[in-house]
Amino acid sequence: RIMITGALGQIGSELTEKLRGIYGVDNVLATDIRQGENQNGPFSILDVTDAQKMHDLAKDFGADTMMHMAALLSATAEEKPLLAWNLNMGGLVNALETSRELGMQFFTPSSIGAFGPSTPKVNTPQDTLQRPTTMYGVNKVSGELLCDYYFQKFGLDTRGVRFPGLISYVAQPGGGTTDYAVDIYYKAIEEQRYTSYIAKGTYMDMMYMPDALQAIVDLMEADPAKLIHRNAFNVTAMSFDPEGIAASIRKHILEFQLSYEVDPARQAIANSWPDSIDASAAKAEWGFKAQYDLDAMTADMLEKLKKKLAYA
Ligand code: VAH
Repeated sequence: RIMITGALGQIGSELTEKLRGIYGVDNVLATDIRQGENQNGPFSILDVTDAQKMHDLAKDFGADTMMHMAALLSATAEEKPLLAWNLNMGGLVNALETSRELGMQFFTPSSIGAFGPSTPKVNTPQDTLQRPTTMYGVNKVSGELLCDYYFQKFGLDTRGVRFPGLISYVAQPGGGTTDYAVDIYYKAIEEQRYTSYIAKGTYMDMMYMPDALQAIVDLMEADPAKLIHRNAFNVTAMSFDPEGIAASIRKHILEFQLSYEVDPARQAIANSWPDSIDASAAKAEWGFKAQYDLDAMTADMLEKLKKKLAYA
C-alpha cells in the first residue's frame, strides 16, 4: 500500500493516478497540504513538516511504500531560501523517519538541480562533482546524501532519480526554472506566440511526464541486487533550448513566434545546471528507457492541450 506526499503537485497528481491504475485505487493514499478537487481515492490533508501526523497516517493506512513528492521547486526556493530549507529538508527527514519506523520502501526525486557550475556540463556523469549554487540544489544534494545514509545505516530501501525538467499537460508546475517548456505549449495554442524568460541557447535536460512516471515505477520494482547506485540516478530523454522546442512546435503551428524577455533570477539558475546529462547507469542497472523524444512530446502535448483548453 502506497502513501504519496505532495499528491497535488506537478508529478504527484499524475503519479497518484498512475499508481492507482497499477496497484488499485484503495491501495494509494494521496496527501497534500490542501484539499484537492475530484479525489477518486483515499486522500488526507498533510503538512509534511508535521512528523507525528505523517507517521500516524502511514501507520493507520498500513503503507509499505512512501513516495515523497512534496517540495518547493528551484525558483520559489531561491525567493524563499529558509522556507525551502525547512520544508524540503524537514519534510524529507520526516518521510525518512516514518519509513524507517514502519519499514517502508522509499522514493523521493532529486534533480539536475543537484549539479552546479563546476560540474561537467555536457554528458554529466552519474558520479561527479556536485556543488550547486541554489538553495534547491543544496536541498537536493543534501537529500541524496541523507537517503544514501538511511540505506547504509538503517538498511532502508531508498531509491531516487535526478529528474530533468518535466513537461506535462495535467497539473501546471509551480515555481520551477524549466517550466518555460510547459508554458510555451499553452501559449502556442492560446496565442501562437511565446515570450521566453530563458535565453536563446540555454540547453537543459527535459522529459515528458509519461516517461518520468514509468521511470519511478521501473526503479521501485527493480531487483535491488542489481542496484549499484541508489540516490540518485541521472535520467533524461532530451536536451533543448527555447529555439529547439519552438522549431518543434512550428511543425504543427506554422506561424508560432518566439521572443525573449530573460528573467535574470531564473536564467542564473539555468546557467548553473548541466546542458545534457548521462543516464547510462539507470539504463544499465534497471533498464531505464525514455519513449518520447521532442517531436513525439510536442505532438502529444499540443493534441492533449487543444482538448483541455477547448473546455477551459
Ligand atoms: C525546477 N522543474 O525547475 C524543476 C526541476 C530540473 C528542474 O527541478 O525547479
